[in-house]
Amino acid sequence: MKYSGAEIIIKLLEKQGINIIAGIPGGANLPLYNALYKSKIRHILVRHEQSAGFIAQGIARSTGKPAVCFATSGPGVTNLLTAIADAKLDSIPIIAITGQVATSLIGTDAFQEVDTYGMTIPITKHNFLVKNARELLSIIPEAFHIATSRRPGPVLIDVPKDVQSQFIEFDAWPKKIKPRKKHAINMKAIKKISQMLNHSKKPLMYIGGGIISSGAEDFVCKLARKNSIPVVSTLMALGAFSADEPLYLGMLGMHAAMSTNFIIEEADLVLAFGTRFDDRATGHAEKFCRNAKIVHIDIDDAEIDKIKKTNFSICADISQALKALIPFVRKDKRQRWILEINEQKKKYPICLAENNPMHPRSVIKAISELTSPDTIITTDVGQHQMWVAQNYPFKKPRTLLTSGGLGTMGFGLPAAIGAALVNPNKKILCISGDGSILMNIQEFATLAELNLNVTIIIMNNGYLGLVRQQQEFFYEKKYIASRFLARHSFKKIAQGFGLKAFELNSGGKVCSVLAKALSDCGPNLIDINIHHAHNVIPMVVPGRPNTEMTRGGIHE
Ligand SMILES: Cc1ncc(C[n+]2csc(CCOP(=O)(O)OP(=O)(O)O)c2C)c(N)n1
Ligand SMILES: [Mg+2]
Repeated sequence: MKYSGAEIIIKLLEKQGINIIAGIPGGANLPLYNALYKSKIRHILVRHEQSAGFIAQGIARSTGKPAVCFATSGPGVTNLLTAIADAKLDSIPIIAITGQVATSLIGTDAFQEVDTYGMTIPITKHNFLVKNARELLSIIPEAFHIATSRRPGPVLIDVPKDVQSQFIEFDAWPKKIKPRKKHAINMKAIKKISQMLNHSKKPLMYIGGGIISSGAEDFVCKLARKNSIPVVSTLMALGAFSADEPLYLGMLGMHAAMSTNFIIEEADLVLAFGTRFDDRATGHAEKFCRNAKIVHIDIDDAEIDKIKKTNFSICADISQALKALIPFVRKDKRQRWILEINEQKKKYPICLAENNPMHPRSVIKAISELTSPDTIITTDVGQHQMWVAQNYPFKKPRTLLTSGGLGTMGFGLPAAIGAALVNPNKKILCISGDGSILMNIQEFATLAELNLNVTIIIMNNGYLGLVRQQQEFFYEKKYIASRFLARHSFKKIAQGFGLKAFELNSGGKVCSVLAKALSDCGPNLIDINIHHAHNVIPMVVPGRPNTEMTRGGIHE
C-alpha cells in the first residue's frame, strides 16, 4: 500500500470511529484537508479555532469518547491553546492535529511558524511532533490510547506540511491499541476502607469529575443508599448523584449552600472519590475537614496527598474500587447523623423564597421545569454558571458541560454545538452571560448553518457580573472594568446571523417565552435582562476556610 501522511491520518481517524472533526484550514494543513475531501468524516467549519477545540470537548464531554479538532500552524494553533488547556484541567480526551511548517523550515521563523510542541508541553497530557509519515502509523493509535486511558486528557499531534505530503509504502494498517488491563484492586486496602466506614459515625462522600469519567455513578448511588452516606459534589461531578436523592447535599465549596459547608466540617470520615481537592471546592485546604479522617481514591497517583494529606488512599479506577468496596459495607440508616444534617439544613435554608420571576434563581427554576433529565446544559463562566450549578437539579451524568478547572469564558456556545452534533435527539441549552457570549459569538454563524437543536439563554446583567460581585464584596465597591457601557441588541445580532431570537425584559412572560424557545427544534436565543446587582450567595472568601461564608449586601 502507498499512502501520504495526510491520507494515513484520515484513514486512522476513521478506524478510530471518528466521524466529526471541527477545524479551520490554512496553508500548513491543506494536504490534510485535501485527504479529508475523500473521507466520510463530517467536517465542521468553525469561525475561530478555539471553538474547534470546544466543539471537540462538547462531543467528548457529552459522550465520554475522544474527539478531534484541526488547526493550521501559527495563529491557528495559538487560537486553539485555550481549549487545549481547558481540556487538560478538566481531564477531557481530545486530540488536536495541527499543521506545521515544512521540516526544513522549522526553527527559521518561517511564515506562520510557532513552536507548537514547546508551547503545548505543559497543557497537554502528551504531545508529538511528527518527523516522518511512517511515524503516524504508531502515533495516531498511541494518541487515542493516551487521551483515553487512566486519567483522560488532551493529546496534540503537530504534523509538518512535508510529512503530510510524504508518501510511504507499508503492508498493513496498525491495530487499535487495546485498553490497558486495569490494575487488580488491592482488596486489603478496600477492606480497610470498609472498616473505616463501618466504624464511622458521620461519614460523607465528596465526589469529583472522576466519577463521571469512570462511569461510577451507579456505584456511588448504591454505596450512598446502602450505608446512608450523604454526598457532596464538585462542579465537575454535578449530575453524577441525582439531585433527587435525599442524601444529596449539593455542590460544596465556594458557592455551596451554607448548610452543606457546615455539615462537611461535622463529618468524621470524608470519602474523596475521583476528585482532586481543588481550591474552589475545599477553600483553605489545610482547614478543610480538620476533624475528619480522609480517604482518597483517584486514578492519578500524582493527586494523592498533593493538596491535602490523607489518612488512607489508593490509586485506582473508582468504578472498580467502589464495586469491590460495596459488598464489605454494612447496611446502616445512620438516623442520628441524618437528623443532625436535617437540622443544619433547616437552620440554613438553601434557597430564599423568590417572588421575582426575573431573579436568576427563578429563571433557572423555570428552565428546570421545562426541561427533561436528559437535557444537556452548557454554561459559560461567571455568576450565571454558579446560579446554574446551585439551582438546576442535575439528575444524570454528562448533562452539565462546564469549564470547571480553567473557567474559560467562551466555552458554552461551541461546547453546545459539539454536544448537539452527537446528541441529535436531545435539547441542548447554552446558559451564558453577556460577557462570555461575546467571546465566541462568531459561532452563531456555525450554529445557524448547522441548524442544531440549541437554545442560547443569555443572563444579561450588563456586567462582568462575577467580577463586579468580587469588587463589591472584597474591593470596597470600587468598580473598575466590570461594567459594559455599550448596550447592544443580542436579539438583532442573533437574527443577523440567522437565528430566531427573543428578548425578555419583565417577569410576566418568562415561562411562555422559555416554553416557546425550548419547544422549537431549531437554534434560537433568549436575551434575559436581569438586574445587575444580583449576587451569587453565599460565597466563601477566597483563600479562607469554607465555613467563612458571606451573604454579601442586600442584593441576593
Ligand atoms: C477568558 C476569560 N477571561 C476572563 C475571565 C475572568 N472572569 C471570570 S467571570 C467573568 C465575568 C463573566 O461575565 P458574564 O459572562 O457576563 O457573566 P456574569 O458573571 O455576568 O453572569 C470574568 C471576566 C475568565 N473566566 N475567562
Ligand atoms: Mg454578565
